Amino acid sequence: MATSSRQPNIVFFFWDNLGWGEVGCYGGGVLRGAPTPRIDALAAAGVRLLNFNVEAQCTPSRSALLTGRHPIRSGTHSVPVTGGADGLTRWEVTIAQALSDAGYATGMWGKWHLGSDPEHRSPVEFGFDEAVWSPRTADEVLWTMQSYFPNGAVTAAPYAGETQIPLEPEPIYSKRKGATSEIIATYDAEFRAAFDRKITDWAIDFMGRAKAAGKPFYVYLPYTQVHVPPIPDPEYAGKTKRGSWADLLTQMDDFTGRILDTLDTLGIAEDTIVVWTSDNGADPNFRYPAGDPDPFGGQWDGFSGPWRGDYFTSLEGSNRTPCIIRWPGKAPAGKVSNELVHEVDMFTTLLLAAGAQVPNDRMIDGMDMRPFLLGEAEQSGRDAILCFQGTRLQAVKWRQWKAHLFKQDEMTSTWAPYNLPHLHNLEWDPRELHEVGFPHAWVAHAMAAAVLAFMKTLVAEPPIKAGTPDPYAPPKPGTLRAEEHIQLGAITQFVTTLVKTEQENLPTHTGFEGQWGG
Ligand SMILES: [Ca+2]
Repeated sequence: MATSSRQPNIVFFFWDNLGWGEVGCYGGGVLRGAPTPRIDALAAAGVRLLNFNVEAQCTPSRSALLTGRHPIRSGTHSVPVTGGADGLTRWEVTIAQALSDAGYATGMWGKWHLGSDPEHRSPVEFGFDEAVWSPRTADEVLWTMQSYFPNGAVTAAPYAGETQIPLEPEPIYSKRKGATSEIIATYDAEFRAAFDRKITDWAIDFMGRAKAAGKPFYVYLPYTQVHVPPIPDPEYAGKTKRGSWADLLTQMDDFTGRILDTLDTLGIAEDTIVVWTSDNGADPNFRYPAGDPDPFGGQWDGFSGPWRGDYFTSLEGSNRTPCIIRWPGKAPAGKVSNELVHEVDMFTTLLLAAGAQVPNDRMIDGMDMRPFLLGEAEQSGRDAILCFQGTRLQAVKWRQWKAHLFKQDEMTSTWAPYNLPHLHNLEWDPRELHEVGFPHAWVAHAMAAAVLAFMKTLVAEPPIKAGTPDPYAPPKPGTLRAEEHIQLGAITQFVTTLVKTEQENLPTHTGFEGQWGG
């Protein structure tokens, strides 16, 4: 058994829909009505990433973080809307499972969104010793706030006959390893307000128990703010006198501080990696009432800082989230970097930092960022980011460049492929408004090479279709065509002709060789 002195504890804050520009160290804080001194101090003591990239929606971002794989691989590329075998198949190996196998105590409290079946696809089946979770998403809280919500079964005559269609509020589950799940609450407005405080309390209790047991721990904190409906805890509602959003920033800062204070009190801060980030970019500027009547005054406008766009798009306001990494004595305090990092890299990097095993029997998209994060290298080593929106490969980033293959400006707007990709230099044009085209078309070669290599890996290891039930076993390589799973825009049309058949296109030099054990 490894000892805690050799295996760092890991505390992973994963806020929901927190835009790049919300907290003080990213230009927000007082700009948004409330300072965030604890979060800012955390950044000053660690590495602050300016170009940390995530997937565009809640479910895919969570699967990418926990599996180290782009969600197009695992059937979790989109938020599931209704029923079915939603979430991850049990074939996936999560960071929680790999750390558990390496001797860690593992716990999560908050939003899961990777399977609504509490007995077969809960956090516990994916490696967490204990968990309290909402299976889906906070916006279902809004249902119970509407006078129209039936809160029971309905029919859909004549097409569905007498079929009773359940319309029940989202439950909150609790479960420990070896036990069955228990519903401990309904996810309504009251629970919503109190959830993040409870998450903090449960995590603090867990860390104390893990320390007493002499085990390193992995604490996954998928906090639920500031996703709609952003309802502050009663202690914070009205506290700033600057609206509920500023109240929430204060609340988030305090809860962050309570977790950090616990690490100090337990005497383990020096042995703990803290990551503080968000699953995707800001919510759009919603303009509909929360409830009937609306008690929250419509302050629902997320803030992406200098970037344009909201989550569910492939604009930078969706791709980039704040990301702070503190590892005392290891990661250089106060370092700020615009190097490309993707959330899948956290999987690989944290597992290696923990001395745990990165799975070698499947495609892993994460890179080892230890040399970069520990200050041994100025460059992250990542040149490219593939920006998916559902099954669309909607944009490709390569160094400071970005090509949009589809036009989509808002969460709910339509999309269309560009006849020619729109190329932007994000240093010249942070808001992605000015296409620069021909003088720089050479960039497309590097981008297409990244896409081609990725497509080849999908031929070698066919993607799992969304809604796949368990048990899942991977089919033989080459039995599915990669291009059937990804919508490609103009820049990659030639890629589809290159990835057209099976055996002849198995990967040879894709950059994934070291992680492909198949
Ligand atoms: Ca989210």
